[in-house]
Amino acid sequence: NLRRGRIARIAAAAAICLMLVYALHKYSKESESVSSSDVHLVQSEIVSAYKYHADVYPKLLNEDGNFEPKPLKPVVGNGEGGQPYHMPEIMANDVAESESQYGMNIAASDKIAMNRTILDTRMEECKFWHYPENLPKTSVIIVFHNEGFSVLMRTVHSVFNRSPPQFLHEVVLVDDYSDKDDLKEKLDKYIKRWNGKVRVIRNEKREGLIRTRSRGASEATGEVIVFLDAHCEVNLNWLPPLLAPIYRDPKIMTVPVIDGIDHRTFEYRPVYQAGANYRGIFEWGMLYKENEVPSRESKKHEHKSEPYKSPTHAGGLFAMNRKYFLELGAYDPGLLVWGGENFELSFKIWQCGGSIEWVPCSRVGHVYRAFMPYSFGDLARNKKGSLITINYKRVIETWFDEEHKQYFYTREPMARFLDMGDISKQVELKNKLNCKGFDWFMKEVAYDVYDKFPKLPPNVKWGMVKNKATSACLDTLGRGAPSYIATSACHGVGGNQIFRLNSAGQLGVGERCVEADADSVKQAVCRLGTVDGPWSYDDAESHIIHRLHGHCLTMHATTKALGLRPCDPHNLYQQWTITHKKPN
Ligand code: UD2
Ligand code: MN
Repeated sequence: NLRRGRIARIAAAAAICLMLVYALHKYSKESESVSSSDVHLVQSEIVSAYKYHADVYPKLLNEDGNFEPKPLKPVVGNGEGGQPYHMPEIMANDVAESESQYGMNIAASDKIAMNRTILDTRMEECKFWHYPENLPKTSVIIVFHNEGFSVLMRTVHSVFNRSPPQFLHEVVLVDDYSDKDDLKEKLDKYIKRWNGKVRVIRNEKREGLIRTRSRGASEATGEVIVFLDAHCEVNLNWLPPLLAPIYRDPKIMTVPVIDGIDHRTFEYRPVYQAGANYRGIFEWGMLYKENEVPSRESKKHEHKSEPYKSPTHAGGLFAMNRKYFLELGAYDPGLLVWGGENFELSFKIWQCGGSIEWVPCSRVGHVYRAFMPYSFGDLARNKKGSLITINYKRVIETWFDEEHKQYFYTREPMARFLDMGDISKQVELKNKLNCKGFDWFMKEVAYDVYDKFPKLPPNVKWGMVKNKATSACLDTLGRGAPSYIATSACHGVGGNQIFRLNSAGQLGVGERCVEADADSVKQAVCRLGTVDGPWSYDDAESHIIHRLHGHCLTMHATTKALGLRPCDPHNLYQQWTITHKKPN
């Protein structure tokens, strides 16, 4: 151990030397002239907003422009330091009750201090950046619907505890028509302690989080808006690194790295180990994904702690110049409740002349819930099909080009039948702002999507896969991958019974691929970067054939289990139709 300690010290000393070299290099570059028309040079201009304090490293703390808080003394208590808090067994009923009501353990949260300390998950070098002293003032906007009181308030406490007060203009809580008993009274009373710095505005009816955020932005009065979910804890010195890029260029959206807070124990955990940088991308069904920053981007940066460009973001947490957000039309008001708004805003920003940067030195913890505890209620009435897919369709029909739209419909074929409403206003805005095409975006910004999710070959068949002998359909039963695929009565509403076979032999369901051997048929994560597979369909025999031994997908006559068997033209248990129809 002693030896390890010494090695660590030597490594630290070496790192300091390296940083000094970097810093000298950087300062010598700063005198170069910058042309604002060149994206790459604009990047280096932003980076120069951060004067790296290598000259005084390692003793610097609390210098002007650094904003680094004094190290806190360790505190003893439930959940302090971001440690997990395990409720005593005797509270099991309360735990179960709050988990079913809120999707998280509010009973445990109630026993953890509002001002608890958390784990500093930043890279060491984050403590040594120097930021401009006149950063823009910020409205932090938190929208919520029936959130647990202590979790919501801890979000606000963390903002006050860990933001330089001169940059915190206000906290705006937007209540999306919560109807839990005493939440309103408790909240109104509690926020008095902040003497008007925290205000609540309330929707007259349920609007969903997307419209509620747009409303928060139009009513906020700070120069910059920062959105947070109602179950977050911001980490040390999270705000200045988010504001600095916007201060230099108001068309940059900045995004903190989102750490995880356990929904049961409230343990604060780093999402990635410090130093690993990821960015937001998507697959063709518009599921949000994260990908290691590709070298084409990372090589533009001298330090791993510098902001880097990202095609998109998870949705909940970001900072933007308020006027710019409103100039872009805020969120498309036709988007419903939840989902897809992150893509809408991201494509709009990039294609219409802005950019998105992820900021490794800004970390915010977020509670990922066990399930979505609220219903879409009236908001979903008269909507056929998944609201979220309807949102995706609006977004891709507005922002994608014809080529890329096809990949979405190949991966999500039922979406063709969904009514997305009127998008003419969105298209008008796109023309008015003279926005670039989606091919430009894919080529210059989201190029790493293709590495993980190549362009999709067209489907040769898609729909319900129905067995001729039993008239039952293949069904994932909504299980996650990997898991066995089963059969159940054909229901015709799509969802877990919609399979697709593409011209390269991939049989898929949702974002998963179908794999099989003699005794099982499974859905599993598709091999990243591939679009092919072992399957083909024989129209004459109605066989689904697997390349391995040329065997056929077969349902066992008595056990009904699925597997691969030698093909037999007389066996009805091997005959399948793959068909779809427009849902009523
Ligand atoms: C993620 C985002 C979330 C949002 C969503 C897609 C993160 C960490 N979270 O899901 O911010 O972008 O994807 O749309 O990136 N809420 C309302 N009204 C509603 C429903 C929700 O105000 O009708 C509030 C809710 O109380 C919460 C916020 O909206 O504060 C986000 O909802 P969520 O936490 O259920 O979304 P999440 O984190 O699963
Ligand atoms: Mn959330």
